[in-house]
Amino acid sequence: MNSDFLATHAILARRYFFKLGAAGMLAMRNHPLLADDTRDDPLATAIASLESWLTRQEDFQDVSRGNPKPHQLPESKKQEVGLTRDTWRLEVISDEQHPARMRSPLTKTDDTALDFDALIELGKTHAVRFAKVMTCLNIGCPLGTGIWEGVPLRDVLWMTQPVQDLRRVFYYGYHNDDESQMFRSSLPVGRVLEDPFDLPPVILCYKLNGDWLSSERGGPVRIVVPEAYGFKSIKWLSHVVLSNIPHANDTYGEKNNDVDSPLKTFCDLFPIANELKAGAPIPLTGWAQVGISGLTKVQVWIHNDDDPEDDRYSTDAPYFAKAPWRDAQILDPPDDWGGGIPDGKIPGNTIGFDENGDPGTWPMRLTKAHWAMLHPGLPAGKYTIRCRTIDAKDVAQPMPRPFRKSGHAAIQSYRITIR
Ligand SMILES: Nc1nc2c(c(=O)[nH]1)N[C@H]1C(S)=C(S)[C@@H](COP(=O)(O)O)O[C@H]1N2
Ligand SMILES: [Mo]
Repeated sequence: MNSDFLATHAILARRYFFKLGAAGMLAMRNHPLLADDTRDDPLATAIASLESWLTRQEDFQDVSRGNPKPHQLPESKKQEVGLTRDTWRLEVISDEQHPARMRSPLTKTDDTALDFDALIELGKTHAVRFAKVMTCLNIGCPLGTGIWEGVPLRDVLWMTQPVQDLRRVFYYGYHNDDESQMFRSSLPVGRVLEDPFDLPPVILCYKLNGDWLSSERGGPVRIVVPEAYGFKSIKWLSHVVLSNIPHANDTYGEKNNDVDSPLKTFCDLFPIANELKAGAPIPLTGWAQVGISGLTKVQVWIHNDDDPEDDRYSTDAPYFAKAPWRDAQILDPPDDWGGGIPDGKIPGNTIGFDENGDPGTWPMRLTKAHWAMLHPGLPAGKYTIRCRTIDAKDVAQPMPRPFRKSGHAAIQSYRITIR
């Protein structure tokens, strides 16, 4: 661990204790981390070892289909199939089955397909960037958080001069020229043309955390849909199809997924030791995904497995609604956002942040927040730890949308033994 890293997190820890008021101040005064020593303090150690808010491109978890996976092709093959910045070209065409009427499709045959230089040129006047957590609808944990940058898809869509019969936009990327490997996603055209509820636009993304989008993250260009789960953000983008089809035709829909589901609010605990000492304070930290409905609280409940009274929480009230949940502390914005962005600072003109790189609201929708709690300690026994979010509409996880195939949001449980 380098000293910069510890310094950043010492600030985090200091903020945590300030927020706890008088008791926190007392704890802080005797706090080993603040005396440059993290070894003996469990909460300080836990906060100090938290992941950074932004994720380095190479540290994202990868969800890529394909045999071989397009990002693993040799450089020469990438050149050949347009998976490098100097060979990439995007076709924007009409759907043969459900044609949309457009005056000037962008095609390779007519040599009107959009190349990378033209996209960057558009970017000089039209580029936007915003923070977003990339999460797989089917995996319990976010894959990474980034500052995604690119040109709104609508600016390229309008280049084709669509006239009528346009209801849906679908798109896919390079898939080894094998139809069965195609991974396609789709959006109502309205979502491409307009940004409801103050959402950032759907973009043709070519930068992540200030660097060119890497091949593994879907470079040269991927779609990024701010409010959606990962499967809408198609990597190695090669085709955008304007269609009159009246419904979704996402590949992900074929596997029983709810393809219209925006990001949910939910949280989880970072792993802790499963055997702890009786009476010793228990440091708990975790993350929360801030979905479309925002986040106001993270709460923790530790249940004694032998306590018969507590059975009622699981039988009468769904999702442990009546359990004695206790509020954890949602951590403030970090000073260093991490992820490899220059100087650890959010650049100007990032949607949702001001000119100094400070967030306009916190926690920030469609991203992630970290939380911490110091439990005073427990007598010997077996326990189950659970955590849950309360969204900005005061709805507790996993409501209001508890179904698994619209995005993971189940309340996780962790068994611990206190000796
Ligand atoms: N072309 C293509 N795009 C894709 C995928 C894919 O397999 N092929 N996987 C999708 C899924 S299911 C997810 S969750 C995200 C993951 O993004 P990441 O690998 O950058 O973390 O990419 C999406 N885009
Ligand atoms: Mo996914």
